[in-house]
Amino acid sequence: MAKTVLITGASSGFGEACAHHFAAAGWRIIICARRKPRIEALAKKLSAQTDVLAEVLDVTQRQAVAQFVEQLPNDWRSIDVLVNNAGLALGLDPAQQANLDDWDTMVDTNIKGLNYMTRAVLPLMVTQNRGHIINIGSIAGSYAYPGGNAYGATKAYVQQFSRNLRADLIGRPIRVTNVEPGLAETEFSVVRFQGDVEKAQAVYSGTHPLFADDIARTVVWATQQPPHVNINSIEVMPTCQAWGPLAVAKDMPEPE
Ligand code: NDP
Ligand code: 8X3
Repeated sequence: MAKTVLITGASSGFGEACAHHFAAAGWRIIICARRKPRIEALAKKLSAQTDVLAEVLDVTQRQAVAQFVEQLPNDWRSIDVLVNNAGLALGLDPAQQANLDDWDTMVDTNIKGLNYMTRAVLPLMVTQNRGHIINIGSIAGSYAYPGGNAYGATKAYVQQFSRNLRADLIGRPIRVTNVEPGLAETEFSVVRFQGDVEKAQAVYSGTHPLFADDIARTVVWATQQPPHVNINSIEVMPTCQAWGPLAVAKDMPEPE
């Protein structure tokens, strides 16, 4: 029987690309996201290649996530891989000016949504004694940058949660991987800048960023390793991106 992957946030970017790559490799696909027309259009495309189950789902809705997994049809309950990809950054303002609602939304989506989905699917994996959870973290979870404040902190959570899942799952054939991309051109910056396409494009102009396919290939690769091999984390940057020096402020005013 073909393997099954459940991908959250499959209506664009990495999630959508993962759906295409897994479908091309013969996997059965469960896709979910909030935008119904996008999810339906993707399901239609993929169904030419494989079996697809599509669901409109907001991962921040705890009850809805639990119900969705509980009510999966019997022939869709055997999930081999969960890709916890749904997520977003909102704003790039310094912490003292940031919008607190944006911080809440990032925590609700990137942390709590990932928790809800993991907690719903993991018991199925434990019962079937097989599974792989792939979390989409970020380099922002390891390296601080101005304006990264709450977003980076949510991805630091994803990093440590991924490691702690491995600690809990010791002795079981269930793998956990945290994929940590750097600069990647998707709808990420359009969302971050609340629909300001010009501002979003400026982020990537003059660069050769990662694209969604690069991350989808990485995700699929992690699943293709022999069962005794667990890729704990993969940090992926475009060649044009690297670290800068630590910031040092000169001639700082003394506190009053
Ligand atoms: P996109 O904006 O292209 O995709 C984000 C996806 O998440 C969309 O499908 C969106 O679908 C979904 N999503 C957002 N909120 C929710 C929600 N509450 N419930 C369900 N789905 C939701 O961005 P990316 O593909 O770039 O982002 C995917 C992941 O990769 C995110 O976790 C992001 O933080 C991470 N990442 C991105 C990087 C980048 O530079 N692009 C780098 C490092 C990590 P919908 O709106 O239809 O619900
Ligand atoms: C997305 C990468 O550097 O914009 O997680 O935070 S970055």
